[in-house]
Amino acid sequence: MLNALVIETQRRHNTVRLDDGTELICVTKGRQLQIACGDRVAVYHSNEREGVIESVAPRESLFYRADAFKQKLVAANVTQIVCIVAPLPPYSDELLNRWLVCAEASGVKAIIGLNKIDLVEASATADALARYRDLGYPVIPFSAKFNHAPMRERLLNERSLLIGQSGMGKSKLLNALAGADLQRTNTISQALSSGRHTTTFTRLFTLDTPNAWVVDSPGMQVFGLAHFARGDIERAFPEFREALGRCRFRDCRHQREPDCALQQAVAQGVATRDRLSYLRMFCEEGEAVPHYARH
Ligand SMILES: Nc1nc2c(ncn2[C@@H]2O[C@H](COP(=O)(O)OP(=O)(O)OP(=O)(O)O)[C@@H](O)[C@H]2O)c(=O)[nH]1
Ligand SMILES: [Mg+2]
Ligand SMILES: [Zn+2]
Repeated sequence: MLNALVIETQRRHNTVRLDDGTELICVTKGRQLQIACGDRVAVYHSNEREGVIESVAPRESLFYRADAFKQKLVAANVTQIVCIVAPLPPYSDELLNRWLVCAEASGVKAIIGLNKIDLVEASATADALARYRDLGYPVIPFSAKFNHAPMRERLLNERSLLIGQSGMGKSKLLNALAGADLQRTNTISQALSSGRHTTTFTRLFTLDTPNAWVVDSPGMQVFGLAHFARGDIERAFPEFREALGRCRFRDCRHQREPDCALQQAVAQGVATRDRLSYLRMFCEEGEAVPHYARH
């Protein structure tokens, strides 16, 4: 049995890199075995270029999404989630909140990369993101096209997942980091009019610092949080932590109940109304999932 790192996941097969640098195309042994980029695995050769993943080593972290029907692993063993947003095409504030909450609930730190600051529209986006900085999430303005140095600095000693909607410039950033066109990128108009995403699989790239890598993922339009219990989600909103457990009713849904400490936090300006709306929305999603679907 050989040790390897999962560096690419596609629908039917995966690529792993053995410790000697050789890459093998692998299937997994048994359908139950789910793997993600960043996983350390044990493999054996089935022929010179192909192999079978036999088992997965215990993970330091696992970032994945889930709805009522299935779960989808995105990356394993990352030390940070890098949410890439841009002024154009407009990013979704709801999706950004989903990634921040998923990172918190998974025990992984999150930062926000504001890409395309060469565009004039970027200053309004920077203003809109200031509230996330106030919540403790670093916001890193950069331009994958013209100056990616501020983001590079944040990646050098980390194992990162780049996540974001299609067209935000994740692959452009990767190519800038690599100094080579490793990942295909697309023009916004082409990507939007074709309705197709440019990156179609998840791929890990090593950086030239020890034990540092970056995972590029395909643009996402949905990101379910059904794998988290209500309490996990509530605790994933740092500004409400103080108020948790202080509502009049123990099973308060923070909707219209009297003496709701979370609503009071909003009234006092400690938290914003839309973050409370996201908290309610994400909590209800989890409850719609039958118990057996949780792991
Ligand atoms: N003006 C400007 N355009 C950029 C910048 N970074 C990326 N773009 C453009 O944005 C478009 C989308 O970039 P990609 O890197 O393909 O986006 P992606 O996030 O990987 O998209 P998916 O693979 O579909 O998820 C391309 O046309 C890039 O040239 C930037 O810093 N400034
Ligand atoms: Mg891409
Ligand atoms: Zn309440």
